[in-house]
Amino acid sequence: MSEAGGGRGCGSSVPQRAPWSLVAATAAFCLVSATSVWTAGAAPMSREERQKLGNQVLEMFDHAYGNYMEHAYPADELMPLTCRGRVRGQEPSRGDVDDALGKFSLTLIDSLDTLVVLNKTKEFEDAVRKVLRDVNLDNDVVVSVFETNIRVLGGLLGGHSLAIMLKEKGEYMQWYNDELLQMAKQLGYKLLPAFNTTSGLPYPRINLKFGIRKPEARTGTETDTCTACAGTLILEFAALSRFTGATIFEEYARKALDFLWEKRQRSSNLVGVTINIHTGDWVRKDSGVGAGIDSYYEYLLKAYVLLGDDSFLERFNTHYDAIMRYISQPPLLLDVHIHKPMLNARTWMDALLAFFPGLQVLKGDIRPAIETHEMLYQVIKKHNFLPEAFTTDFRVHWAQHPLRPEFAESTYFLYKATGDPYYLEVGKTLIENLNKYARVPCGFAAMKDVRTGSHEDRMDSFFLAEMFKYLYLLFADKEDIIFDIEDYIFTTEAHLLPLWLSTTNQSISKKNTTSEYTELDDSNFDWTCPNTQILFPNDPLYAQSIREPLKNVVDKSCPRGIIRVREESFRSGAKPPLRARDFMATNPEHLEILKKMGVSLIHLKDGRVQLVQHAIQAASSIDAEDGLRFMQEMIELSSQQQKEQQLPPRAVQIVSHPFFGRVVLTAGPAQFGLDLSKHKETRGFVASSKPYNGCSELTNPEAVMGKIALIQRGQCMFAEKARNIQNAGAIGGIVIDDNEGSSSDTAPLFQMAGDGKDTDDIKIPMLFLFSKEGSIILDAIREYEEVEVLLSDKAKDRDPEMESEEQPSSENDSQDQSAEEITPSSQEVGLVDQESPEESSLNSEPESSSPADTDNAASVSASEQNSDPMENHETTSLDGECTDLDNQLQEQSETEEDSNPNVSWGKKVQPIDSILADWNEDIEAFEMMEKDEL
Ligand code: DMJ
Repeated sequence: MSEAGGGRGCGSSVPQRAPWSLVAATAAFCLVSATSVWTAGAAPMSREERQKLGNQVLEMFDHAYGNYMEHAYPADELMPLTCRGRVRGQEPSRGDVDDALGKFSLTLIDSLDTLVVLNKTKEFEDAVRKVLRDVNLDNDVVVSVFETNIRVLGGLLGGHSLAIMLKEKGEYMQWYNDELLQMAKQLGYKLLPAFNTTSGLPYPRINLKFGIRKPEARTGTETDTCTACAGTLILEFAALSRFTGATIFEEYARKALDFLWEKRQRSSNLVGVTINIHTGDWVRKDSGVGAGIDSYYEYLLKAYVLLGDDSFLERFNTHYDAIMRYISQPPLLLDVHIHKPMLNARTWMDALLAFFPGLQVLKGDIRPAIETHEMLYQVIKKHNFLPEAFTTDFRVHWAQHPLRPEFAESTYFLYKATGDPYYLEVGKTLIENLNKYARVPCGFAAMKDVRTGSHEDRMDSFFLAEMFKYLYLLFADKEDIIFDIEDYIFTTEAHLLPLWLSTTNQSISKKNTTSEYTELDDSNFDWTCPNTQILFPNDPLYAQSIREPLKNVVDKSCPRGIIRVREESFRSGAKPPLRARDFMATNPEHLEILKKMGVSLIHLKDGRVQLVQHAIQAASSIDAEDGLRFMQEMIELSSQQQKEQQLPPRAVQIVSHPFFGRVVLTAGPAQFGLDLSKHKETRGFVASSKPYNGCSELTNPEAVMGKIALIQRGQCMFAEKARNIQNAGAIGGIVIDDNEGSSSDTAPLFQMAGDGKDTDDIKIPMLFLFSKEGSIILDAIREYEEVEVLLSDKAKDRDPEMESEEQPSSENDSQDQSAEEITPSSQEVGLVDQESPEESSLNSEPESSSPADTDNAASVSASEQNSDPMENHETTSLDGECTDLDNQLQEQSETEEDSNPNVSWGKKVQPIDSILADWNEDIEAFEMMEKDEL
């Protein structure tokens, strides 16, 4: 890098007064130097193979970008299944996700600097001309301030950074005259009204045309924002200030960061997920490194690298220390409560945290980065992609995957840090999986459900901004890129900002801010950036040895052995607290523990058992807290179990030409007919039934005979339709929703219920498609006439064999109908109680109880009618084969300093009222979290 001068190796002593550039250079030097020092471990990958993979990435980018430009532009995003543009207002609303769309050709802007990184300079020049010609930033549309900043402002600034670099080289962009920067400035001014709050934290949304609050704006009434939303502005805003000389942007972003820092929970040094922008109170007090907080941490460290302001590093280091103390439980990163950081707030992790190993590399803390990355890779190997959320024992919690780039990002940084070719192999797997499971004829489609392999009609702009950049850079040599990537820093959206900005217009950022340049106090900083020159040659198998114990972590799926149990978490000699998962109501020892924790069991008349906690009856405050944690776990297990009791979605895969299995549609299952999870898939050509609603004897049996019949929803029961098409000789049925525009992107899938009668006579498989997914098949029939589909519980691999497969062999087995309970006379029902031998459960909600429920007394429920605030919420336990992986609760000895005083458990007795108030808050926060989406 140009600023590096002579450069210093990592691990060498830190200068007393470290100019930003030297420190930035130090971090970058760390990343770069290691690539040449790796000597053993995974087999090296030849230059030829790396080039081949790099070319594959280029081809994939062309497929994604080309289809966007051809079929979607100037719309914000491509809808790859229906091969058209996503225009806000013209598609059913998807809620918050749509707030990224401002009718400003989002994907084009987000792709600008990717084009240069991928050496597509000519295309870049064309793209910039299109942005200048077509993009309007003054639309009457309410957008997310965060998304607009990272994707659009960042995209314009990244484009500008590389445009001036190219212009300087003298070949391309000679006509360029800072036009992208002018657009960025215009957009910057449009975002500024969002900061008009007493706290200085921005409103989460703004109307591009009308700003905030005016009646026309249709926004400005929000009270809360996420920490990442308020804390991920400094790179773009400071770059805008330094490029243009207009100081206001950097000042506003700094003020928001200063406020968040002031509001950190003082005893844990953690921040919550959501904050009130007016009062500064934490709205959600759970804290992790994933959704809602992630890039706040990222920007503190990167702001230090880009701007050289020590206060950002001090803040980052303070938070990092807290993260490693409380949230990091290698290889897991688990959310905790900010006031009680030894208490886990969840037993699942979200996919966004996959960026964290990459940040740890920048920080220089390689070991936990390798561990977490390896754990994530094992999850990917199991599900092909990282599900949006997964549990501590690596089951799918939220099954979507919108082609997020965070794991590729961390893979790239780990390769840069270690030079271990293992990470090239990881990248190769990512490429293979994208091509095999996400590639569709018109781009790449997000995964609706990683378990079934079904798709969503969605290709987010970050896929082009980030995924292809990181994958290409992973395999590229220095000479494959037309500029020196080390001269730039990546924003959270992987846009490139030049490091020389730190010395440009530097003085303007100093006024009105707290960050006067100060002497570095080494003792406060953890300069952990390892000198890989020394580390890896001394122990070439270093990274491999860290990964090795984690290899089977997911397959075994009971990784207790590999979870670091916090040494300090056990009271000496005491047994670890009872976990909800382990609890057996028939075990006298467990009942004794319950009693100690102040939890009583009440046997209800209907055979169920109710759990109630009276903290005051606990043997000690520590037992009371154990009891609270036990109850919280029970609540979580209950909701988890309810989810598991639902039949998972199924897949309809179009296998005939020209789809060849590349389009997979999410389908709802039926509570009757052939169970596709127990039988081989059913494959056949489709035919529409007549009458289309299938509510009477078909008049076209010859057309549906031996085929999969398409039937429209409505006018009679699902089971009746199934019987009619079965009688006509159909081998399966697909019910298509009659509500025009409905889609599994926007509506929750449901199971088709029976008709309250015995449905054993229905032998064929039946699946449900929403209207949008159904119309993909109907359109295909119109265009290709013969359309063949596969009905299954999980999409079949789309390898080239599928293209040459023989004619279908229809499956019409006599089925082994499971004894499922069917909710009578409702077409849209929720739960089916399926007791598995290993799971003993009692549903707490009377309306979802089935006779099977009462057969088992190994678990418990609690009434929700409790008026006593000390009594807890209803719950249900699972006796799964795995025991819980959570860290053991440690004796807590924290002293709270904020408005929510807490007890120092080890030292004094906390007033019971305050314990209860605190716990109730936790429970509320917990319940809120469960409802929240990423
Ligand atoms: C991107 O827009 C950015 O990386 C952001 O920080 C969070 N997530 C998405 C991609 O997953």
